[in-house]
Amino acid sequence: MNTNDFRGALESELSRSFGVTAENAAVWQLHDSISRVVMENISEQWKQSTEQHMSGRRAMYLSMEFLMGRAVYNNLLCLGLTEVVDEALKVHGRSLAELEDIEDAALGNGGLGRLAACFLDSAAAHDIPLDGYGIRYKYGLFKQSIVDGFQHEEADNWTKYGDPWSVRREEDAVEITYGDQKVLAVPYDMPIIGYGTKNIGNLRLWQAESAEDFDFAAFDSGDYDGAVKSQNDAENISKVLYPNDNTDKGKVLRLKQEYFFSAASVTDALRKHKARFGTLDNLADYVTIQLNDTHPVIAIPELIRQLIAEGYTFDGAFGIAHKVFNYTNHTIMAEALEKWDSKVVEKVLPEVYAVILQINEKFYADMYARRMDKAQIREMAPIGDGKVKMAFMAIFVSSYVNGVAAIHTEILKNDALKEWYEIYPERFQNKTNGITQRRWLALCNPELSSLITKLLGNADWVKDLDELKKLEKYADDENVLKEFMAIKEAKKHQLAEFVKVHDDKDIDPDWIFDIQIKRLHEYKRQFLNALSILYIYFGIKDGSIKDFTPTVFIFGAKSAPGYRRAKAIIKLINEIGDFVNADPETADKLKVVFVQNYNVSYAEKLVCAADVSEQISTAGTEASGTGNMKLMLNGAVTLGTYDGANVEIVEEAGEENNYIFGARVEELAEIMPEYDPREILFKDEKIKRVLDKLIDGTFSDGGVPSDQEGSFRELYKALTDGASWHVPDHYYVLGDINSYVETKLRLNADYKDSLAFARKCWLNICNAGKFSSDRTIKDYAENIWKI
Ligand code: 26W
Repeated sequence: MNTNDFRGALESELSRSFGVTAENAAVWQLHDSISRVVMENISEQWKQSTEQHMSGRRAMYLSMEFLMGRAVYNNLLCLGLTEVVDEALKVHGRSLAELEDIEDAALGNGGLGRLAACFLDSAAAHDIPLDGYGIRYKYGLFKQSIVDGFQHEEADNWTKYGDPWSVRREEDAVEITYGDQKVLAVPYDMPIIGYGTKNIGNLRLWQAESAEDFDFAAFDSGDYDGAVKSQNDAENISKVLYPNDNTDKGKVLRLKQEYFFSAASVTDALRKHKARFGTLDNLADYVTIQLNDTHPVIAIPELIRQLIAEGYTFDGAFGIAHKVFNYTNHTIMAEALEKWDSKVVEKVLPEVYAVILQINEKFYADMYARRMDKAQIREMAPIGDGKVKMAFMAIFVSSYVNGVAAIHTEILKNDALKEWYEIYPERFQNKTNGITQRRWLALCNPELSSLITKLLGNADWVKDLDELKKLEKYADDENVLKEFMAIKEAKKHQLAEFVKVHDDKDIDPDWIFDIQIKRLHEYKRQFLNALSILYIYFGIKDGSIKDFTPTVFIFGAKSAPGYRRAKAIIKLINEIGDFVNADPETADKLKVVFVQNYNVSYAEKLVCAADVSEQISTAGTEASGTGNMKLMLNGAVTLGTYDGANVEIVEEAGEENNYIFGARVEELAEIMPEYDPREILFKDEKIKRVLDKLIDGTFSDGGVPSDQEGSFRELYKALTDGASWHVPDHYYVLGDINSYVETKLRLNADYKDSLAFARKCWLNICNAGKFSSDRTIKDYAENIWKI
């Protein structure tokens, strides 16, 4: 499509749909019409790709979350239409930049959901037949605002102005049966446009609707609530994304959600397969299913149930399921391991539970045959202690199980899932996570992209990120480094402008941008970052820290609404910010800014403006991290622990070009049993004066009781005394603080030699090739899916 064609199509679309011209269309109308023109344009190609996926072996990615972000820019980029559309809009005095107001599709919490989105993009670009299956939540992740330092949540009605990138497929609706309810799952398909290829993948999101019509009899007799009850009950299932990250609350509605999209997706696969082949005998030759964490694991007994209903024996069905399923583990945090109360599963999903019992029996039989210790069998069984253990069921049935970074997979094999690894060593694989360079470089950082393309002489890197390695030869080229520095400065200016508009905060682009962006969780230790800022503040005040290069510490994070400590940490960061930012003695050196509503679109602006990437989780707790990769790719150095993918980042880019600190996993294993954080407090005056601030009334937590949201005393006690569910300072904040501050100050001093620092940043970019999700997805395709 050229500019003129597009212009013509857009004008008639705007006129037909809304009766407006391009000049006076509202932004959402413009967006809607642009999308429609594109959708019309790709529809034939999309149909052909779908047909191609269905005709050969394909992979289904089942995920409770897909954190897609904004579709429009990415789709135009992948189609090579960005300039065409921008030109067409300019004719009418409009521009693509206006679409910044369009909402993100935030149907995910964090890393796990964004990874799913990156995978779809990579598979589409590389002609790998992978399709996503999930839930079309009416409300995505809540919108966050900061009011008086506290997090406030608001519903995210992301389809308020429609959803022009989706197509409703009524004809593929599936009936879902629970013990007490029947609902309809209606699919909405989103095209996943491959960059520089004809292939278009599919994301199928299921929406819950009533299986029955509106009850006129009830309405007639005056029972207005009763008349809509079945509708409401059904729609509630896909109404809202659970905003929990890393905690399993075990709610019935969540189990219903999990079964809802798992069963709908399995039914869909079987229907299509039967229609094509007339049999399910060869299902496993054509379909492989990747389970994104335990959330869709209920698909396993569901597939077996449906196969039995088709006439297969349990063993026959189990054999097919074994070949079809694979399971990815994304966390070793105990709170996140899903275990459903057996009674609840039996009540909500009686027929599925009957199959789970059979799976459990088969587990016992298999393990007895291996003459395994009986106590051990009970430990590992899919059903035990009155619970259904989803991870265990997944490992027992699946062909392959994988972790998401080298260190994480090692921890699974040697610790968290050691017993399973001993039984099935051939099932365990590592698939280090990745990110798509289309969104996380080409789209969000066109300035750096141009420089890279210019130096390489082509844009091959957009589909082969290892190409960046060839840029290493410029690491000592002053002109190139200066070009890079100028780009970084420009991106810092752009971010500063956005922060001013969005958060009404001033940040100085000449300062170091030190950025920590990720979900708020104790194990990610935003708390440690906050304490280090106070530590440095007092150091500057008492003269023990000299020549400090001015730094703005930027935080972006959402807390689960019910996670009290995480919310207290948000409040604390804002209190420290108010305190530090107001002191004229340090005002030219230190600033703390907490940006509101961190999401994919905000991340696109933050990652390219960072000098420092904060990746400071306690060693052994962050499965991989993917934000670390995004910041690296845009030329930030990592200030981090030996955890998750940080380990591989420094392996690729060199420890000398990054800032690694803190206790390692092996060290923590030695330290923790004896660890007494109070000893540190008694010994170390500088740490004590920081911690004292939490309880001496300097900061206001709103005067809340110590067991409630926002309480700083509770944070203090968690470090010194622990709590009923954990030892004192179980994330080793105080243990690592000295090493952290020293490293942060070393980085701060190094920054003064701007060329030397830019060289480090540059070498990080050059060595980011491994962290493309193209590499990850090809590894899944080759070694798990066998596609
Ligand atoms: C049951 C509630 C619940 C919800 C979400 C439990 C667990 C989760 C996820 C596993 C949390 C998550 O997003 N994990 C992250 O996955 C990323 C992609 O693999 C990793 O990069 C992160 O390290 C990991 O925390």
